[in-house]
Formats: sequence, C-alpha cells, structure tokens
Amino acid sequence: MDKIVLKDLEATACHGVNPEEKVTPQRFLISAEIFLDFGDAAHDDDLNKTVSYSAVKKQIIRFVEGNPFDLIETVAASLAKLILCENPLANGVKITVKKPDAPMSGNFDFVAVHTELKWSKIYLSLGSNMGDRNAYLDLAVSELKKDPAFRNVRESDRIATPPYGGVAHGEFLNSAVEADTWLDPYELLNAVNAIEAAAGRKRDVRWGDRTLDIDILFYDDIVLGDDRLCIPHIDMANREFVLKPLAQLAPYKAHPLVGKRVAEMLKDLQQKNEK
Ligand code: A4P
Ligand code: MG
Repeated sequence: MDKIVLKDLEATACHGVNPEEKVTPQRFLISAEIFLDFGDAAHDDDLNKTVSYSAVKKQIIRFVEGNPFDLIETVAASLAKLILCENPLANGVKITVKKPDAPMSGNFDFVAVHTELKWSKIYLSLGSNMGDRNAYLDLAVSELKKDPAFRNVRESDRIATPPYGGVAHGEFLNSAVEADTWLDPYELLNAVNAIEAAAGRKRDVRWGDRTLDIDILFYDDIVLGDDRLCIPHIDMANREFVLKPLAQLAPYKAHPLVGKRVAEMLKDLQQKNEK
C-alpha cells in the first residue's frame, strides 16, 4: 500500500492534566502516515487524485492547537478520525503524538502515544417484522449514514420473507447493507445494538418478533467467535433472507470459512430448499 508521511510537525497547545499545562502552551510533535492508493495520481501526475499533504498539515495543526484535551491519547485518536473523515481517498492512518516537555522528572527525549485507524468493509443484515417495517429499515440506514464512523453506506432492495426459525409470526422485511467503518467488531456490535434500541427493539424472545434486527454478516475477512460475537454470521448459509439481498450487493465476496462466494452459497441453498 502507498503512503504519505508527515514527520514531527510542531504544534503549540495546552494538552495536559496539570493545571499549569492548561494555561501555558507547550510543544507537541505530530507524525502522520496516510495510507492510500496513489497509482492514478502518479500516473496522471494529478494532485486531485491523491491526498494533499499540505491540506493534512493544516488539518493537524488547526485541530491540535484549537482543541485542548487532558490526554494525548484523545488528541491522537481524535486526529486519526478527523483525517479519515476529511480525506476521502485515505484508507487508513497512523498517528504519533510526542510530548517532549511533559512535566516529568528525569532526562528523556519525549513521551508519545501512537494509534492506528483504517476503514474496514462490512456487510449487515437488516430485518423487521413489527409495526412500520419500512420506517424501521429507513431509520437503520439513516443512522448509519449520519454517523461519521461509517461511509459508503449502500442498501440492497428490500424483500418480504416468511419468518424463519419457527418462533416469529409476522412476515419480515429484509435487506442487506454494505459500508465501510473504522469501528472494531465489538464497537460495531454496540453501534448496531444502539440503532436497534432506537427502533424500540425489545429482547424478550430469541428469534421472536422484532421492530429491527441488525446482524453483522462479514467484517473484512475476519473470523471471530466468542460468547458475544460470531463473524461471519454463524447461520447465514442457511438463510435465503440474508443471502438474497447480500448477493445483490456482493455476489463475488467469498466467505472466509466456507470458501464459497455469496452467489454460490445462495444457489446451493436454493437447490437444497427445492429438494
Ligand atoms: N451475536 C453473535 N454474533 C452476532 C453477529 N454476527 N451479529 C450475538 C449480531 N449479533 C451477534 O442476538 C443475540 C446475540 O447474538 C446478541 O447478544 C449478540 O451479542 P439478538 O439480536 O439479541 O437476538 P436475536 O436476533 O433474537 O437472535 P439472533 O441469533 O441474532 O437471531 P437472528 O439470527 O437475528 O434471527 N426470519 C426472516 N424471514 N427474516 C429475519 O430477519 N430473523 C430472525 C432472527 C428469525 N427469523 C427471521 C429473521
Ligand atoms: Mg440479531
């Protein structure tokens, strides 16, 4: 992957826990690595097809000098998000914040924190079988679209499906969503649970009727399984209401465990169901 590097940009600001640090500005040195593909920019020799390092420098200085925090951890994490938001061609970022004059005894060069953030590709399954089902799915998509932690949010067509699993009663409306996120898988689970809660979701009966259900299908090619979270979704190969909308968005995406593409999984399931 290509990257642009800015090393030890000097900013003067009031980050720190001590009262003295909040009134007397001190030096901070900020380094950033911005990951992107600059093949097209290099080929066409065109600034519009890459990330401008001078724009990034201004974003960093403006943010670091304009927003005082107690912790350099907060400075680094907030800067990483800002750079990903303000530079659509950036796929990832690494930030180091050095504090050379930290109020600490002894000889040292600097103290520093380092953080990394990148966009990951995710696929979600949406389902509703209570109340105004379209409105609940609209709510899910608009909450994702307005959250800066997501970009390129795209929903499949919505399909009406009979309830699967023998517990729910009403007909479902289902769709799939593709997006990029900088949240890690557990943060993503918390974010989708918060959207379900905003739709008035009550967890009375497992697999029961629900205003809004959001399941995580894929997170890049991550394979993860514990009590809280299983990715890829454990039962997706058996669910036409998941695979059909997903195949519209990502027919050639390969399941990292099953080893088949989504369109193949759908075809296999439909053949199995016909028998
Ligand atoms: N969890 C583990 N892995 C994941 C994941 N990949 N994504 C955990 C989301 N959650 C995951 O989910 C139960 C627990 O699963 C959570 O605590 C989470 O930590 P839940 O949403 O609280 O309960 P649930 O939805 O009732 O259970 P579950 O197993 O998610 O059910 P499903 O799989 O969502 O099935 N029929 C049709 N036609 N269309 C539907 O949309 N949906 C269901 C629900 C049943 N029948 C359906 C449909
Ligand atoms: Mg669920």
